[in-house]
Amino acid sequence: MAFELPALPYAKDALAPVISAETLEFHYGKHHAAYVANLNKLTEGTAHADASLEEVIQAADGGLFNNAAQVWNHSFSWTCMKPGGGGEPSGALAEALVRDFGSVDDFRRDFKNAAVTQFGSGWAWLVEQDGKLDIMKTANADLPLKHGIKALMTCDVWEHAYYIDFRNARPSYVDSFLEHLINWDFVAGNLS
Ligand code: MN3
Repeated sequence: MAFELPALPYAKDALAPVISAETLEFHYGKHHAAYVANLNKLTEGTAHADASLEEVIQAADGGLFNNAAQVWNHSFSWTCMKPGGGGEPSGALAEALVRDFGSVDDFRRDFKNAAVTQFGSGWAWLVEQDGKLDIMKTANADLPLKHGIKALMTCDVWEHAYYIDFRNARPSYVDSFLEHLINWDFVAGNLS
């Protein structure tokens, strides 16, 4: 059973003007698709061919880990955004953010700081560990799952995620992600 590229949960132009259709043509249509193709090449005919994506991530290192993790990271990241997203979280998620960061604005400040200070390619994450919310940043393909930590939300800070629309302005991209794209309903659904 080959690994498959999941359908985008919205049209390629649905996140514009923040993230253009051109970015998603490349980011989803080329980068994410290539990680899936590479993963299938690397697992075909091996003991990993019938494993779940999560099992491959837990077991693998090197190129196999990188491609498997990037498939997971991207599939997860698309659902962390939605057209007309952003705004304020509500309910149990808002209460947990206030409890663990002081306020939702403090969370946004800390998350942006992690996303902007990740040196080079990587990811910023909202995670849940031992009933507490926290922020993580990871390099390249690394992800909370590999460290036994549950991801609630992520923002891709590889340059391919923002360079067409924001050039080198990663801070503006992260601000726009938080203000206009983040899918709080999805994040809330990930809460234990
Ligand atoms: Mn990416």
